Amino acid sequence: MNMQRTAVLVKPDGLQRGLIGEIISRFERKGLKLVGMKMIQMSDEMLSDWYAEHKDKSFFNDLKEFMAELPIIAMVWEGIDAVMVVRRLVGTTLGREAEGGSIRGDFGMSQQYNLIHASAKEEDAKREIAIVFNSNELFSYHSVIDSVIYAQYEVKECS
Ligand code: 3AN
Repeated sequence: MNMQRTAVLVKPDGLQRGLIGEIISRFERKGLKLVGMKMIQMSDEMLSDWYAEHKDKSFFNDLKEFMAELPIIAMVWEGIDAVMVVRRLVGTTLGREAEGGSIRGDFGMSQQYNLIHASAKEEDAKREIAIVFNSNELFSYHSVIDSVIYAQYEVKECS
């Protein structure tokens, strides 16, 4: 159990589909805390860093082109084990196979147009957050619902 921050991008297809509010609302109602958000058009350089693990894949350039074409919404969500929690809410990569109830399962049919990116591991989250956000664009604040989202012992175990 670990208090974590994780990076989420609503991709160009999510923007076009008008799913930004729906996606934010799913994370909010789960009990995750929004600690950073911006709309940006990612440069090729940022995307090469972001998708470094895919640099040798056949779809690397197509993926970067697609992601650079339109603005995206970048967010940072915080919570206990947030990386795993957000990945579960997002669903598996291929929309057609993604679990019903997940974002990709409920809204997507494609592999490339899978609406959303979520960090896969905590170290990826740290790297990805640093690509898009300066430290003064990330916020730490007390949320009035914190005390009904977690039991006190859970928060203590994470501090
Ligand atoms: P996830 O986003 O579920 O972590 P990854 O890391 O395997 O998935 O892939 C990163 C992104 O690359 C995906 N979100 C998808 O847009 C794209 N992608 C993955 N596999 C393919 C593929 N075979 N063809 C085209 N695009 C792909």
